[in-house]
Amino acid sequence: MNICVIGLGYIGLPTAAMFASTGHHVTGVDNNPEIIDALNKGEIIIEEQGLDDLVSKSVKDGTLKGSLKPVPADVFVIAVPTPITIDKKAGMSYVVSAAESIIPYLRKDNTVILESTSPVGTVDELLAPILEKSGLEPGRDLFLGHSPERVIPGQILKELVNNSRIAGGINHESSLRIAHIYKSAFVKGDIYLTDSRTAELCKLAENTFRDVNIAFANELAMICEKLDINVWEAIELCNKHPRVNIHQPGPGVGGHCIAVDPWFIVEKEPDISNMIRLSRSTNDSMPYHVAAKIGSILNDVENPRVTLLGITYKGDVDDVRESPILKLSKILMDGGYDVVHYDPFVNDQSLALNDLTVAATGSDLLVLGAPHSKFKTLDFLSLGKVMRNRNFLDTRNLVDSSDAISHGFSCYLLGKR
Ligand code: SAJ
Repeated sequence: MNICVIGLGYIGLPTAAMFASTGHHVTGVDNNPEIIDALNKGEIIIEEQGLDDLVSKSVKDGTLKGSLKPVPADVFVIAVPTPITIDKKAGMSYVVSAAESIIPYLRKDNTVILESTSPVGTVDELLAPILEKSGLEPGRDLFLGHSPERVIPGQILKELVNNSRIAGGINHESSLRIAHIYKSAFVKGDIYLTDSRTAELCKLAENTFRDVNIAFANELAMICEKLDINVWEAIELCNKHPRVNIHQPGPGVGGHCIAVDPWFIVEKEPDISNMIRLSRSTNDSMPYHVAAKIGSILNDVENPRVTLLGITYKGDVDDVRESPILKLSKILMDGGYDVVHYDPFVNDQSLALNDLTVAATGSDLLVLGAPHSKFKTLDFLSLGKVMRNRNFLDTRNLVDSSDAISHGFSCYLLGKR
C-alpha cells in the first residue's frame, strides 16, 4: 500500500516508520521543514527508544520519505495535534487543515484514518463533510474512521505492535478496512470493531479513567497527611484486594494526554461531567499542595533556595509538556523562592541544569519531582556537603530515605504528615 501520514509528531512518526518497516511505501507529511529535512536524511528530532534506528533503516530502504505536502495514496492517516485551548476546548484547526490538505489527492476506495485524540463527533460531523468536498462520498466511495493509539511515551514502538486497538468506522466496511490496514502491517494485538463515535469516546474515557483514579489517590494523600497515615503504604495494602487498583499520588498530572483529554468529554456534556471536572481540578491543585508543604518545611529559612530534581511530566522521559513540576516551580518563584532545576533527561540548559552538584549548591531543600530511575541512588553524602540546609522532599515515594537520614537530612514525603 501507499500510505500518507499527516503529522510527524510523537505518534505520527513512529506510526509512519512502523508501516514503512513492514514494506509499505510511506510518505510522512509535516509543515515543519526541520522535521522533513531531518527525515529525508534518515534522522529524527524527538527522543523515543528505538525510533532513530527504525527511521534511518526505512529511509535507507526507500520505504519512508518526508514531504511538506500530501501525495496520492491508498491510505491517509491523520495524526496531527489536538491541543487544548485556553477555555478548555479541543483545538481542531490542525485536523481541519490536514483534512483539507488531502482533498485534491483523494481517489475512489481510499481509506482515511483519524488517529488524533478528538471529541466525540469529529469523524462524522467535522471530517466527513470536509472530505465530501472531493466529490467522493464517505462510506461509499471513501472509507473513514477513528483508530486511536494507546501507546505510552518511552515504549511507543513496542506498544504500537503489542497493544490492542479499536477501529471505529463511519460504517462497518470502514471499520473492517481500517482493522485490516493495521493488522496486515504491524499490529499483533487484537483489533476491535466499532463505530467512530464509540471509538472517540473510548480513547477519551481511557485517559479520563486514569485521571479520576489519580485524583482519588491524590485526595487520599491529602487525607492521610491529616490523619497521620502513610498513603503509599495504605494504597499498597488496598491494592492487595483482588478487585482494587488505586493509582499513585504525586505532584500533579502532566503530559499532553491525561491532563487534556478529560476536558474533551466535559466540552460536549458540561452539565453532567461533574466527577471528571472535579478530578481535573484536584490533580491541577497538587502543585499548590506541594508548594504549601514546602512552605511549612522552609518556614524559618531566609531567602530560601529550592532545587527541583526532575522537571519532566513523568519519569525517564525528556518531555516537559504540561509538567506539574514546572507549575510548582512557577508557584514557588511567584512566592519569592529561589528555584533551581536539575534534570538529566532535559538537554536545554535554559530549562534545567545537568550538573547535580551545581544545582544543589547552597540549596535548602531538594524536591524529587519527576521519578527518574537514576534518582533512586542519589549521593546524599556529597549533596549534603554543598547544601545550606539538608532537607529532602519526595513527591513520588521513589527514594528510600534511610540513607539521606543517615547523612543528616530531614526527609519529607508527599502523602505523609
Ligand atoms: N501519574 C500519577 N499517578 C499515576 C500514574 C501517572 O500521578 O499513578 C502522572 C504521571 O506522573 C504523569 C501523568 O500522570 O504526570 C500521565 O502519565 P501516564 O504515564 O499515566 O500517561 P501518559 O500521558 O504518558 O500516556 C497516557 C496513557 N494512557 C493510559 O494509560 C490510560 C497512554 O496509554 C496513552 O496512549 C497516552 O496517554 C495518550 O497518547 O493518550
